[in-house]
Formats: sequence, structure tokens, C-alpha cells
Amino acid sequence: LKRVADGVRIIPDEKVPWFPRKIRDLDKCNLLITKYDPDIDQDHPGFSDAEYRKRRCFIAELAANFKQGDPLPRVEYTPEEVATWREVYRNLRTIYPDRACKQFLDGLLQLERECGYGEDSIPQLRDVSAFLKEKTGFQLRPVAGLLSARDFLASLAFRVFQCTQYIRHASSPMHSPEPDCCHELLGHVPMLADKEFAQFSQEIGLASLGASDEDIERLSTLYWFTVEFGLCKQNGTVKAYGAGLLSSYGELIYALSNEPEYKPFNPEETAFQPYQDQTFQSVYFVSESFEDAKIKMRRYSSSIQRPFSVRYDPFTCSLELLDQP
Ligand code: NLE
Ligand code: FE2
Repeated sequence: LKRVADGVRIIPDEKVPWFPRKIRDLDKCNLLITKYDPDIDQDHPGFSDAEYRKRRCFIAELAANFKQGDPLPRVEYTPEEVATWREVYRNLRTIYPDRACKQFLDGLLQLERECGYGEDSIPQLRDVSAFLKEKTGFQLRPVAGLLSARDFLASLAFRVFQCTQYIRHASSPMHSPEPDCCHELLGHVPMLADKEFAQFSQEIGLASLGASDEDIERLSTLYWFTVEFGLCKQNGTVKAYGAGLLSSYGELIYALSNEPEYKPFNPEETAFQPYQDQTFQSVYFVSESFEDAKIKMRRYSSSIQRPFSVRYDPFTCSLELLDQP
């Protein structure tokens, strides 16, 4: 509060948007974006499949009723759903060794050995969450569909990853414009088992808390071109680490062909790159290494103006605010 003249006070107009302070507050971070809803979007492959839509509603309901601390819901997948998973898994598995980054391959091998990953069954979020908790402290939380960027990023600050639990429509196994369990379990989870990547993800989350709408927009663009569609150099070759690539056979091949444009990852520029989420990306950003991406992201995050800084306390799963005016 600034005193300009006696009795006249100016109240600062920089209002900080609400954000979760403790892990339980994530129950309030549930704003969904309904653009790919099979009930609404005529182009969704499930639009004219009443059975599929009913199934999506059932699984969405499980997520809607979930509260932080509840056991994660188990879904008994139908033989048709398992068949879709099998096709996705089998195809991707053959192209991972040449195209996925080392951290991903390490994570996937551990999941296959220790967490029942394989083409014969869809892993349960509950088991995968327990696995990740031991590796990097990340845990999963079920979500009914595509979340708003602000709510999604906020959960990362607590090392919570919001996961859909339904599966893509059987007619489009090679690419889905929206997240589904193939995308979460194959794209994101192996990366979240890596300590350095887990830290990278949490730091994006911490940077987002209380940020302005414009800053959230830039951070979600950065998230998009790293965590979702990032490429990185390893031993002189370009490999994929983005989950949107690692869960789409079609786009993983395309991204590492000579068709798309590559640009060096540089947050100050990458944050302003326009993108769409209907089909394959036309440009990808390549990091020199994870370490490099992390350092650059940190530099970018520290340039975001906020009237406070945050620190995560892992003992209480809550945030400490520092330098409050
Ligand atoms: N295109 C990805 C896939 O087919 O798995 C999903 C991307 C979600 C952002
Ligand atoms: Fe994703």
C-alpha cells in the first residue's frame, strides 16, 4: 500500500490470480476445455459412436468424483479397448529404439520390468502412480479430459500429473488430437520416471502459479514445445522426448523425417511460436541437451514478474511464499 498524500492510499491493482497452496487445493483445479469432446465435436472419431461416448462419460465420472488422497480409480478395460492399446503399443515399441531419447527408453524398460507394461493390458493409473512416486515423487491424478493450462500447470508444481483414463477411438490408433491413456502412459509416464525431467516439469509448474494470463499463455506454449513436442540432441542425433510424439506413431515418424522445420530451443522465442493441436506440428524445437533446456527455462522463468516467489515444501506438500510485500 502506497501513501500518496495524507488519507489517500493507492491500492495496487496487480491482482494475483488464485492458485493452489497445498496439494488438496488441486481438487479445485478442474477447469476442463471441451473442444475435443466426442459429445460436441462432429469431427471427433467417436462422435457417431454412442457406445464410445457412453464409455467416455462413465470414465469421466470417475475422475470428476476423485478427491486428492483417494485411491486412484481402477478401470476394467474391454477387449476392444485392450486391442486398441495393443496396436498402439506394438507399433510404437518397434520405432522407439531409434527415435526416443535415452531417458525415455530407460523409463520404459523399468516400467516393463517393474510395472507390468506390455501390449497385453492397459496399465492402471494406481499402479503407475505408485511406481512414479518411488522413482521421482511424481503422482498421478485422474482427469476427465483436456484441462485448462492454468490448472494443468499448477498441478505440476506439486509433482502431480493429471491423467486421462479413457482410450482413443479404435478407428484412429496412430494419432489423437486430444490426450488419452495411451498418450499419458506411453508419452508422459516414462519421462516422468527421470529425475531431471521430473524437476524440469515441476519448475514449469512453479513458474505458473499466480502468473498473469499472458504469462500462462507463454508458459503453456513452452510446455507444448518441450514436454509435449520437444526434440533433443543425443550423441549427435536428434531424438524425441515430447510426449505428444512418443504416443503417436504417425507423428513420431514425421517429426524425425526431413519434412518439418527445426528451430533451436530458446524460450524467449519459442514462447511466441503459434501452434495448433489438430494435427502434426509444422515446426519442432531442438534442445542441445536436457541440462541446456533446464538452464534456459530457469532463466526464462525468473524473468516472469510476480510480487512473490514460491518454494515447494515436500514435507507438507505445500507452498511457501517468499518476499511478499
Ligand atoms: N497426438 C498425441 C497422440 O496421438 O497420442 C496426443 C497429443 C495430446 C496433446
Ligand atoms: Fe500431454
